[in-house]
This record gives sequence, C-alpha cells and structure tokens, in this order.
Amino acid sequence: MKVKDIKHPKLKKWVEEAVGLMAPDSVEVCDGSKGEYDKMMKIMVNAGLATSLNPKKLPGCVLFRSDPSDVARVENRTYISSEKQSDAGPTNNWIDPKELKQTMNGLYKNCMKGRTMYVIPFSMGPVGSDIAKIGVEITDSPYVVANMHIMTRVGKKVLGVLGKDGFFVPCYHSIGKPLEQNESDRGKWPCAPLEKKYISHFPETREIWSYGSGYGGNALLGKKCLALRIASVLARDEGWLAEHMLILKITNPEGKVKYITGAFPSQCGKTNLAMLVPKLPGWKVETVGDDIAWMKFGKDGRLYAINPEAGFFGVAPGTNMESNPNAMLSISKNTIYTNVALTQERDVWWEQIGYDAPGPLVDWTGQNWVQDKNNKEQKPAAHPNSRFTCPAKQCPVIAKEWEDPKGVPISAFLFGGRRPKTIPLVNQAKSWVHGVFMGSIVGSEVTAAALDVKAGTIRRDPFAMLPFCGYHMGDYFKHWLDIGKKSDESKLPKIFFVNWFRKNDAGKFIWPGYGDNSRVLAWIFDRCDGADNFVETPIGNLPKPESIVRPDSVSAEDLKGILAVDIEGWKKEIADVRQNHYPQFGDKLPQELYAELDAIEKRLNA
Ligand code: GTP
Ligand code: SPV
Ligand code: MN
Repeated sequence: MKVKDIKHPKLKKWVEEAVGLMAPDSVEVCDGSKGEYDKMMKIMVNAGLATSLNPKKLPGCVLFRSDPSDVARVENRTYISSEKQSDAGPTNNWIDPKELKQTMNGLYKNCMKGRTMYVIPFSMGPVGSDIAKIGVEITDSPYVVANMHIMTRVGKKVLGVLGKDGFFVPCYHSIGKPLEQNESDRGKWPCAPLEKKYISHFPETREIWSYGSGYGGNALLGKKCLALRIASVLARDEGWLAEHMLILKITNPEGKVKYITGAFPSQCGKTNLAMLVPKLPGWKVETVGDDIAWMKFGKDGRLYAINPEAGFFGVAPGTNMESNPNAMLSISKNTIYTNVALTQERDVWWEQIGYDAPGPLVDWTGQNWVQDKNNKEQKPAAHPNSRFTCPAKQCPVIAKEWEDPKGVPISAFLFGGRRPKTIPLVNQAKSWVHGVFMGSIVGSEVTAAALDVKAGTIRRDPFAMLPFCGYHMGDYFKHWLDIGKKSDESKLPKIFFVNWFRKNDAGKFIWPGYGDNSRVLAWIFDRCDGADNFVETPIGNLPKPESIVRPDSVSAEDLKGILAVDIEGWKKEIADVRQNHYPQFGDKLPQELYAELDAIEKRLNA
C-alpha cells in the first residue's frame, strides 16, 4: 500500500510530514500480510543482517546479531517529556518537550536517506475491541516491521477500524543510520551511538518518538512505550490499570478456574510463570499473557484483564525443556532469534538450554566460540538479554480465551522480584492498602534487561513499573489506592508477594522454582477461596508450613526457613524504605503508605 491509499486525513498528513523531515528513498504502508513478512526477511538476509536457520530443525526461523551498544532497553536515554517536570517525577528522565522535540527533529532530519520508510498501523488488543488501542509506527527498520507483525496485530484491518477519523498514537521510530549512495549495511546492525539514542514519550499529546536503537522495547513501540508508558497515563485518567504483568489461567483438580496476574521486574520470571507446567498432580496452568496486562472494571465490579500483545518477546538464556517446555515448543518455528549463539548445523544455542554446546559456535558478537567448562570467566555465547520473538498462538498452553475482548476476571495479583534474603516464598497482604504497600516496595537484584543499570545490585522497582510508568510514581501509588477506595474490596483481587529467588549461604537457590512454583500457586488459589491454610504474622499472612506441598529437593528445615519472618532482616527493609525509598517521592507519597510502614514496624517491634 502507498501513502495515497490512506483514507484518514490526519494520519496521511502526519505521514507526509514525516516523509518531508526524514527523507526516505521510498515509503510503504504495511498491510500485515505473510508476503510482507517474508519480504522483510529477504531484505535482511540480503543485507547480511539475518541468518536463516536450519529449516529441518527450526522452520521459518531466523537469527539476528545486534550491535553491542544496542542489546537492551536504555533507561538513561528514556524520557517522559511532560509539560511539567513534576509530572514525570523523580524516577523518570525529563527534558522540556519543546527542547527535546527540537533536538530530535535535528536528528530526524534526513535520517532515512537511502532507506525505505515503513508505516505500520497496529492494534494493541484484538482489532476492533473496545479495550484495544491503535498506534501507527513509522520506521526505517525491516526488523521492526517483522517483529511488530508478531508482537501486535498489523495492517489493513487496523486501518479499517481507524476509518477516517479514529484515534491513534503516533509513533516515530528511526534507527538513526542513513545510508550514503551505494552504501549498504553489509552485515552490520544499523543504529546510532548510545549518546544519540532517545526513547521519548510526550504523555499530554500521547506521542512517542524513538531514535537510534533497533532493539526490543526501544524500537517495538507498541510494547513498553505505548502499552505501558502512554497507557499508564490513559489508565490514570480513565480509572483503569496498565501493568507490567503476566496473566495466567489456573485450574485446580476439581476443575475450578481462576485467573491470576503477576508483576515481576524485567527478567524475573513472568514468561516462565505464565507457561508453567505444574509439578502438582491434577493442576493445570494456561497462558493469557506474559508481559503486559490492561485491566478494567466489569459491570459486576470485578477487574478484567486483557493481554494487549499478540506475541512473546522472551528471554532465551535459562529457557529449556525442563524449566519451560511450553516456551521451547512455542519457539520451534516462525520465530525471530536475536543475539543467541549459532551452531554449525544452523541451530540455536544459549546458556542453560539444557545441553552442552554441540561443537564450536558463533557467539552473539559473530566470533567463533568453543565451550570451556573449566573457565568460569568465559564470556557467554548468547547475550544475557538475548531474546526470541514468536506468535502467542504457537504456545501449546495458550488459553482459549486469550483474545477475548471482555478479558478474564482476576482473583489475585502477585508481586515479586529476585531477593536472595529476607523476603519469604509467599506472603499475603492483609488488605488492599497493605497490598499496595507491598507493590510500592518491590525490589530486585538487577538483571541484564536494561543496558545501563548495574546487574547484581538490589534496586527498588515498585510494581515492576519503575522503567515503565509514564507519570509520577507517587501519583501512581495514589491511583492504586484510589482504585481500592472506589471499589468493593471483596471483589478486588487478593494481593500476594512471592519470591522464588532465596539463596542459601553457598549462594544456591533454595527453592527449585519453575514448575514447582505451582505449589505456591495452589496455596494462593485456596487462599482466594478463604482456606484455613495460613498464619497471621507481623508482615502478612504466611502459609502454615504443611500447607505448601514440599518438593523433594527442599528439606523441611529449608522450607520452614523460607516461610519464616526474618525479624531483623525486615527491620532493615523497613528502615531502607523509610530512609532511602519513600523520601524520593516527597509529598506525593500517599500518607496511607507511611501509615502502613509505621504499622508493620510497630508489629515487628512488638
Ligand atoms: P521480561 O521479558 O524481561 O519482562 O522478563 P520475564 O519477567 O518474563 O522473565 P523470564 O520468565 O523470561 O525469566 C527470566 C530469567 O529468570 C530466565 O533466565 C529464567 O530462566 C529465570 N527464571 C524464571 N523463573 C524462575 C524461577 O522460578 N526460579 C529461578 N531460579 N529462575 C527463574
Ligand atoms: C523487559 O525488559 O521488561 C522486556 C523486554 O519485556 S523489552 O521489550 O525490551 O522491554
Ligand atoms: Mn517485560
């Protein structure tokens, strides 16, 4: 399709302006067809950017290697550019919108020379459903086009819903690497240097401007930029929730169904929990979503969640047939792999894939790599944030209702992170406000999902939304409290804090995690039905030890340890929140949360 075929005058004008500014060689409007996807792949194979994988092992799969400066989200180049700095809050980077647009217009000028501009109309959520939101992304990256085909619903049907005057979120994207005459990419992932990358959001005008990166959440603008940063602002204004949460369906041995969502920071186990194969006999888990949940109130006063995405952009390392067989099966065809290692048979390999490297590999940087298990210092063959992009419908346990525009009614919210000490395996909030308090203090050991935060240290990541909230986090806490105030609390989801990542003194995980997490889900399921399976403690409701079915690999003593209240550890936790975490939000920190902090401290000291 061509620009002249666009029937929406405002969209057409916006595209024409972008063409004038960015000066591409040609412009194409994406139709979302299989032919278009195949064409993108062909272009990238020809440019040396993509390697077709072995069709006998991985039909329809390709591998990309990105630039070392472009392997993850860049949080210190990500901006919430609201009119007032105080609306972005202390945890977001801010530049005055006029100034930022001026800078970025400078970068965008002629930035698509030598390239094709693709105009991608996309829907977050099932096309045409009331809850869906439409965006249009302009990009010069065929990689982005192909990934958007998988992660969102793209094409003509979206333009159909937009009609002549429908609302869309305009999203500019350029990799920031124009080509000179006769220049081509020749196998080098095109992007701009780090200091020229900008991932910008203009919440008042609902605009997204991204420049310089082609990777993941920086470039697939429907995901973190629209479905979280812009959507969180819409959700605040309209009284709903846009969250960094997985959505799962769980069925107990009696056939009773519940839906649970969970917010864990990046690389802390959402995809794995969403696709879990229960170790507990008779239980079943199915997937509705693995990264983002939009939740609105139904007429019955309950919260209903939809997954706005259509695919998974999941972490490769650690994924194997034991830890997550459903992910392994989902990515066995029609999958885009980025920054994993390549075998001689043109198969993929990564750390903890479940078997040793089958001979010499090409690592994610394109170098030869021979596994040396005696060398603890050996650099990984796959980048720690290497990922797969695959259609959600390929998941063997995708729930039949995953695209239901009504959404699914949520019974429980989980919060969690990687906490080697103190935080117990599972802990139920005593009330909605206590649950909001728990969400507000989520902390985790930092992972490789962002380029510029030091992996290994613990940072607070409230509600797993620190990098994804499009406004002041203090106002965000208030929004959660307001949801509680205007609802019948008995109909709201029950709130739980979970931690699969406790370590012993030897630094080993105590809890086996993955499929064994079903033991905790079963306890939560029964708790939602009011089972007498808990003890009240100063920090919340913890399981009676015998109410969690113990895996063989965990001793009774170890289980008791991760279900106990570490009084001294919690006192330190509370002191850290009081001294370092809450004060940064100033007078925007709701008093109710300080009151919760005081109450817990008092109970710990009693
Ligand atoms: P994003 O896509 O970055 O938002 O991440 P995510 O929250 O979906 O994380 P994911 O499920 O991809 O897990 C990230 C890493 O944590 C992988 O390397 C997993 O193998 C590991 N992991 C997931 N669940 C568990 C668990 O229960 N225990 C342990 N020890 N590791 C886990
Ligand atoms: C995350 O970092 O939480 C992700 C990956 O889900 S990205 O889409 O790159 O943000
Ligand atoms: Mn995520």
